[in-house]
Amino acid sequence: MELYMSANSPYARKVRVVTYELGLHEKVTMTETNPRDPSTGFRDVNPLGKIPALVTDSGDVLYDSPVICEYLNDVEGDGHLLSKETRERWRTCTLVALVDGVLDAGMAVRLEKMRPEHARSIAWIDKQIATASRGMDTLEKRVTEWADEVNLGTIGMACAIAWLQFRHSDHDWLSTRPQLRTWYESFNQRDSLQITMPDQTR
Ligand SMILES: N[C@@H](CCC(=O)N[C@@H](CS)C(=O)NCC(=O)O)C(=O)O
Repeated sequence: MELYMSANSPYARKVRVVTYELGLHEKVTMTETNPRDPSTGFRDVNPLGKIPALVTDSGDVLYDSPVICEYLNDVEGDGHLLSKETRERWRTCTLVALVDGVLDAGMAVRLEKMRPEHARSIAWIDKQIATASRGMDTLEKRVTEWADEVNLGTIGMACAIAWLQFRHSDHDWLSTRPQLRTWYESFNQRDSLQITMPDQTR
């Protein structure tokens, strides 16, 4: 399999962590690409021009990150990162959606800040930060529910926290969320998280 990714994409990191947790990492070739560079040809792989995208051994192209994670778990792996039991499964899928929503809001802020200063909307940035903060508040309230679980949702939660701290370090994401901080400091010790740590110099 081939995974199109970049070292600092939090969505791609979720997939990379999942490959380690499922013991599949040696079966996946990591191909670094810049999704915003039209000259790479990546848009022929994913017409949306977004990483991650996975090319399976059968030549199918999968996107986006929740689809890839479920495929790796259900088809290539042993399935232990997403319960088959209905209520548990949808609870985890909703956690995946929540952390992806936090990331989407954080990503919208990052893209807005890449625009020339005169073209930026402070109101838009504030709205997205408020969305990310509400998501983080919900995680703070509910993190004890997932405290001992390693699943597609908790993996996403760790990747989202790490990325917010890295790309939006002007906000303090954890000091006012002590339960989340305690959970993160422990979960972050997993080999899969340590190996895939964002490169803070880029
Ligand atoms: N919903 C997508 C989001 C992926 C995404 O936004 N990736 C970013 C990199 S972190 C990207 O490729 N952006 C390129 C662009 O938006 O032009 C997923 O979960 O895979």
